[in-house]
Amino acid sequence: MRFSSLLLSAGLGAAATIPRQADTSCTNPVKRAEWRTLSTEVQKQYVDAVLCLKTKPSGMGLNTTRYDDFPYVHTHLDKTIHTVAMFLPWHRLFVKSTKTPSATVAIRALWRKHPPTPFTSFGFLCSVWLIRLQYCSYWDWTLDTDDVTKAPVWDPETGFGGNGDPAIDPMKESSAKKCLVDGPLKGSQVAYTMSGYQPHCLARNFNSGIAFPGDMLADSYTKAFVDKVAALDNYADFRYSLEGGPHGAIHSAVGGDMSPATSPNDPIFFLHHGQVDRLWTQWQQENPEKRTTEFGGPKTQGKNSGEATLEDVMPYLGLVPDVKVKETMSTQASRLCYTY
Ligand SMILES: [Cu+2]
Repeated sequence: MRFSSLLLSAGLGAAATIPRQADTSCTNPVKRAEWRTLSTEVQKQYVDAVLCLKTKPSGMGLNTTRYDDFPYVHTHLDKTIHTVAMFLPWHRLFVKSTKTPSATVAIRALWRKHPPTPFTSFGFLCSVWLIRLQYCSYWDWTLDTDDVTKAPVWDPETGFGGNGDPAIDPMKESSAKKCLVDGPLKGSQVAYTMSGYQPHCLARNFNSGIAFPGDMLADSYTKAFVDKVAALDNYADFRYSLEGGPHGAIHSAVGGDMSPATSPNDPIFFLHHGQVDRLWTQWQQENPEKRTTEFGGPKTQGKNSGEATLEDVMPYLGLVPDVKVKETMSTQASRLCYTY
């Protein structure tokens, strides 16, 4: 199996005490904004950047698009990056990865279409957008728990379109057939399922059919719920509750392509994980000295997991270079350099 060695490399870090180093290269961090606070023009530019990536060749030598690199990497690393300590730092860098040669290609392609304004760093999905907009966005789902199906992110004009085809009954047919019926991604094809290369329409299946009738599992990501998670005092408990609670609930509630490990197929993934990262960042800022160096919990899935450390190496299969956990603990580290 081509990826076995890469997957194994995820767990090779050795325990060590990490001296905290001041990072002086991030002098002008980019501030990320909530989706609904962006202007309509900026929202459209974000979606344009997504559509742009769907027209560019893979940066990893695959026969699929540059956008498809994200679900490809995410699903191949599924068991390495979920329900383990590195869940938060891995996704932090995945949502905003920096200084990749392939990103430079994507950026140049976009330059030809839209002349650049000054930008602070090269990234991938986000930094293609950064050329003009300077920041990623996030979806604060705690603002929408009264009726999540009406959240602004689903707007066909100023968001990503809404639920999949209501004519498809997922109890009778595969929910993968619930293709989007409105918005800029209507008709959009994605390349991967968890079984491999299987091109299909981008699908959503709110409430996953009948499993959670009507409520979009909103109890698991209300402000009150999130506050309880934020009150946890150590990283391992915080990560566990954030991942298994609000994070997992949104993936399940949106359904369709957001449910399996190929969930980056749906661009809402990046706004969702922006919010997850924001909650971790806010938690860290409650006690920065302690919490930007606090890390722990299971290093790997399964009973025989050792304890994770800041020296653990996080794999990205070539999407970006592998990186140690400690390099991503602060959003103001040089390769990240943003705030909320
Ligand atoms: Cu994930």
